[in-house]
Amino acid sequence: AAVIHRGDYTAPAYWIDTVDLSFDLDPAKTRVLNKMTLRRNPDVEAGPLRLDGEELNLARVLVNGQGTSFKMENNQLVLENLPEGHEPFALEIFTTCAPVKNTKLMGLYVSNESFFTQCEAEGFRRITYFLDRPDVMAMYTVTLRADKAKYPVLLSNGNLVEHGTLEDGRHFAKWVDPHKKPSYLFALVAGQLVAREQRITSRAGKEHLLQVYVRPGDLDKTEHAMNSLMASVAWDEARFGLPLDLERFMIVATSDFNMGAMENKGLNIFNTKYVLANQATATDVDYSNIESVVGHEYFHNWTGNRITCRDWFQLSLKEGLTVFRDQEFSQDLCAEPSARAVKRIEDVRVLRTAQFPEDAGPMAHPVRPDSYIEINNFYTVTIYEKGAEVVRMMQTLTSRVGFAKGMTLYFERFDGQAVTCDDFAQSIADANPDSALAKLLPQFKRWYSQAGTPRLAARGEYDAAAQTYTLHFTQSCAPTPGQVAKEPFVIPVSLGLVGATSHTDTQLFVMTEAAQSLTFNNVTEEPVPSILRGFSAPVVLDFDYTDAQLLTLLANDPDPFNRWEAGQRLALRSAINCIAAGAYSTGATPLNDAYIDAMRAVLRHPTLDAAFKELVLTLPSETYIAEQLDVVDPQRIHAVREAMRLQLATALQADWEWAFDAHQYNGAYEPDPVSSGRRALAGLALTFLNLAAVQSGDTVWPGKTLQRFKDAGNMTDRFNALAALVGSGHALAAQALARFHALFKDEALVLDKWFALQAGTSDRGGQVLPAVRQLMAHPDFNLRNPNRARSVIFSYCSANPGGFHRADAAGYVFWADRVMELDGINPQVAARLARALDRWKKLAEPYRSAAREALVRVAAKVDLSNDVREVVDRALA
Ligand code: HT7
Ligand code: ZN
Repeated sequence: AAVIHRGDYTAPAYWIDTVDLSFDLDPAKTRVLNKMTLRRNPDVEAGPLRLDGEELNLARVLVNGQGTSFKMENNQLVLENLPEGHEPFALEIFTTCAPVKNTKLMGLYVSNESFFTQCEAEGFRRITYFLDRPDVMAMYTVTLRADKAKYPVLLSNGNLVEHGTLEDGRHFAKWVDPHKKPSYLFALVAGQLVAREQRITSRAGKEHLLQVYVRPGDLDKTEHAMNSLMASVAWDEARFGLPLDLERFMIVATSDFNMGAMENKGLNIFNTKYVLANQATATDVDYSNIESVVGHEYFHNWTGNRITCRDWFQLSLKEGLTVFRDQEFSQDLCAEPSARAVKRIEDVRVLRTAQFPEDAGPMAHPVRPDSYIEINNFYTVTIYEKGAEVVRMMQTLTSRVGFAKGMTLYFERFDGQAVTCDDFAQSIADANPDSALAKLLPQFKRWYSQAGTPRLAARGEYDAAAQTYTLHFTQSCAPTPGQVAKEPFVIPVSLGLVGATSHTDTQLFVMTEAAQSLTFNNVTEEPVPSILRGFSAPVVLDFDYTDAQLLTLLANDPDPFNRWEAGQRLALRSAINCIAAGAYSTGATPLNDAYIDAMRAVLRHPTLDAAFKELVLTLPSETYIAEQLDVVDPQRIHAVREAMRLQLATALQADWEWAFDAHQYNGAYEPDPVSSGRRALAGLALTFLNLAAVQSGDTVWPGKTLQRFKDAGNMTDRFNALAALVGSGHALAAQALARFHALFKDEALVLDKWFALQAGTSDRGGQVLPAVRQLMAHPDFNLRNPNRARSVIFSYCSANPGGFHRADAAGYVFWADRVMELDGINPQVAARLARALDRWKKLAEPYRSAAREALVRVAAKVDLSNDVREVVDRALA
């Protein structure tokens, strides 16, 4: 397969100014008439017009109304005899496609008897022949024709300018988008849908219609999405001065979708998972995810749509920036400062458990990659989450106000254009000429060009006589594929000193060299340094803290992030020590008394809020523990972490009982951070109480848990109770699971939870894989539906290391079979699954050899997609 290089970018030979599309929608054979006006790009040497197309049947090509010669070359329609000169000319292309056969869910496809499109990154070429690249921006007019009874709602981007009935029970709708856009933002939807509507007036006094379209029967689950959308509109206007630029903004939900949602101009298409919620079917986490995904897609309207990417190597220009914006949005919606900190910890947890491994594995790539084979493989946590951290560091180096000024300059310079990451960084720096960012910009941009997670090592030196405390820092970054040597990064290090009775204010130290020191004066006692507060840079911090120092930070650090981090470091140390000590056996107690006492103190703390307590009392994940080790024995990690959980459960049993009782509430369900935090902590308490009960043979808590499962007034409490029973392995779990299925058999998103819980549950003697095979044989299982495939197969292969990494290799055999099976249906989803073995080279034997064998078996398949081929070839390289 061809490798595409960033350095090979050239501007297009032609521009497309207008596109007039007519669709005769039919699941088996949809007819697409594409009338464009084009002109030669005067800045590029004259050459043929090469239009991308995939799985299309070409019926007619006319240039200025006349038939013309053309040829087909590698999925491109090549036109050589085009009018000379730079005058616009008309090109008309008539094709057909078969949406019902489209299992890749890219281009035009059918889901639940409705039509949807997904064009990012390269789906538009599956609809018509086009210059399917983001720097070609055109004005679109779209006419949809379809059977009126089957498809009463016909939607596309922009404004509805005409609609009416046709012969034979058909009808039409004509949409005009007032903004030019790249083809990846095109969308259409046709089907039986209903909408929740809301009219709003912007700060500037403009009227807008907001709509959330869902299938009939789901309207009662759209209130939260609509509220989130209204909050997003208000936030972008207030924080960045960016108003809604459309009369009408639509969100449509579909249950067949490869990713979370898509920001098509004025017509966002969402996975139902990120739209539908009511208290009976959605958990607090679902509510929070909906808020941030609705925000994310809405914020793309400016960062992505008004200013888009010149080429797909610049993907983080829109994705990193928009994740940063959605994270800031969710934080700004928190009424309490402690809730902001909780959100930050949650975001960092995602970065460290998913992005850090990616940066250390075979798919490591810079935030702005240099090459790819399949762009769909580069919608990654590096582009999104690390990209957001890069933007956050820019804000740290320019201040909140300075960063907002930079955004304003970015829009002044580039509104309506397709640009690069360099253009963005330059705008932020130019708006803040005196900032550290402006002074260090060329070096700062190494965050865009160098892959890998830097390690920041620090050492403290206290001079009691001179009353000084010096921190000596060094930085390094391990080689990544294709990048052996790394230059030093600009690392903004937010830090302070914590003493027994006092602490310094937070200050910013900007590290630029390979080694640097920082001295504090007038330090009257040896302090504990609190380094990287708020996780001010995406690095691994190595500081050889003593247990006592970590306990001090856990108890006294005014920075909530580092307070949480101290607890994680203590737990991690215990886990690693126990894993390293060969003598581990069932019944081990890896945690020391000081840690247990500290956890009790946090749990019983009179002022800390429940959400924060829940985070502190949750142990580092098996994946995170594995990342700290050079050689990984997944079963050993699983056993040690389970032993730690059991120890926390039994040693704090009375405290968990107190916590469960103390966090009950009577009021109406509200998904706000404080109420969610209380439910999360009560849920964690229930998990531990059931673990302890199974250990001791007690029947009271499992019985109480079953009762709570039955009586719960919302999905969060109900699901937490179910998960506590299933997670403990108690016999009552089977009864609860059966009841849950019966209650929610018609709620697809709830059934996804039911499947995921069972596939992701703790393995006790290898029971999970047979259960997963049974789940795949369940009548409700459907491999073609990405949500359902993810809920079973990904929950097992990617989120259940203890169940997946089996000494008998059966987990890997299952993985290889599913990757190959899925590849024939949906390569994008298959390639995501293929990533489950990214870190195989770290595995201990016998896992390592068995994993390699599974990868080799997949790689040997001749008709593999480019998507999966790129992932497995890189893994094996
Ligand atoms: N920009 C959107 C990306 C996306 C996507 C990419 C490839 C294939 C399917 C897809 N669906 C959505 C999502 C976002 O970041 O907002
Ligand atoms: Zn996005």
